[in-house]
Amino acid sequence: MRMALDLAREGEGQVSPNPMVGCVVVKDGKVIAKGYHQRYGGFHAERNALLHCGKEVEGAELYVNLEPCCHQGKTPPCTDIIIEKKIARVYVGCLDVNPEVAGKGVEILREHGIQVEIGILEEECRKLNEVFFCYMANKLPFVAMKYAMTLDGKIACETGDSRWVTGTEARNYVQCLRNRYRGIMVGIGTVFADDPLLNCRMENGRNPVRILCDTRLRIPTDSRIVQTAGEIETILAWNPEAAEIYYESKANEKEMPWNLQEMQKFLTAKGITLLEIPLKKEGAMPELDLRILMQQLGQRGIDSILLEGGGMLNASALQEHVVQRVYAFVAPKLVAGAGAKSPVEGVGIPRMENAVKLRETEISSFGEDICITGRIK
Ligand code: AOF
Ligand code: ZN
Repeated sequence: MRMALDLAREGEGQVSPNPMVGCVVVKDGKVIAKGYHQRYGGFHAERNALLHCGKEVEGAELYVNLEPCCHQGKTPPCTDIIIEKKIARVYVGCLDVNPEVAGKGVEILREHGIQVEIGILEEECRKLNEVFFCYMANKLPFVAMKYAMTLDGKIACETGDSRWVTGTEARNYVQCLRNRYRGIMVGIGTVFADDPLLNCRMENGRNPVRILCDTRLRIPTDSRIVQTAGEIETILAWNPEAAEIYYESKANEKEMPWNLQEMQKFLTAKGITLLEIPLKKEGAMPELDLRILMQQLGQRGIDSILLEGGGMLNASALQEHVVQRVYAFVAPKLVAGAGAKSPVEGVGIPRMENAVKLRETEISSFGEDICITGRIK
């Protein structure tokens, strides 16, 4: 099963919103075939493993981290080929939550006299596909908040300088995360501050869909994100009423050569998808309703989002309960300064007992830096 999990991981970044699945076939204590789900819409792991097998697999045992499917989807049911190849026993990591499968896969195998054991390394199997399970259950993206801070909790110096908080190893790992998650989200403040590209610079990686929260459509027209929107899918979430008020108030200023309609036209022509989102009801500043935004992104097939700040957006996302995981990178250095920004801002939680808590926390090292990750309780 551990081998199946490693194989499954090879599909990372390529199979979304489908699960990562690996499959190992064993006979007489030897691995005789293996396969994994390589890309979205392609054959499933089980079929890839068994496709080229002949009579030698009869009576073999099959290990797969997710329950074999029994439905005709983009590819034929995996239960068919398992039965056809006369596999004797199937070890399943965890059951599927897809209503088309959800226990029926196992049932069909058993009806055909195949022995099935469920729950092998179940926790690891569930964790590997935490995005799939979350997205399948409620069609909302799985959101992971990621930030890098100093040991005194700052994401930049008081001057705004932030290059770099963490070292190369940690930053390389962030590139892996960008490959793993389907979307990457930042607030407009981060675009002003860093002019980021938000692409994936990992070898053979794929770029996440860039999602910007820009309530009033203030994005600089010469920002790197706008300039590269033709090559990298970019979604901009905004609110027409809030933008209207903002543009009207700025109408006479020199640095506002365009009106709102021209700006919309320009961004659309650049290849940016403009997504109109209602405002959150309460609050002095106009803020997008992140729950509605997440629903819309989910409907667009975005199963997972890496939330890369800034502090205001992070705070709203926590407050709206749209975050499932945190990756906090901590660099062993201090920059001090009461005005230096921290990863999560907003109004804050008044009592320690009400703090947002993490479960299943893990700590890993990247060069001198550490990363603490965990699921939000
Ligand atoms: C995969 N790869 O290796 C396995 C999957 O969209 P389809 O037709 O390919 O079917 C996807 C469903 O099949 C998925 O939601 C899951 O329930 C099941 N198993 N899917 O993409 C695989 N084993
Ligand atoms: Zn299948």
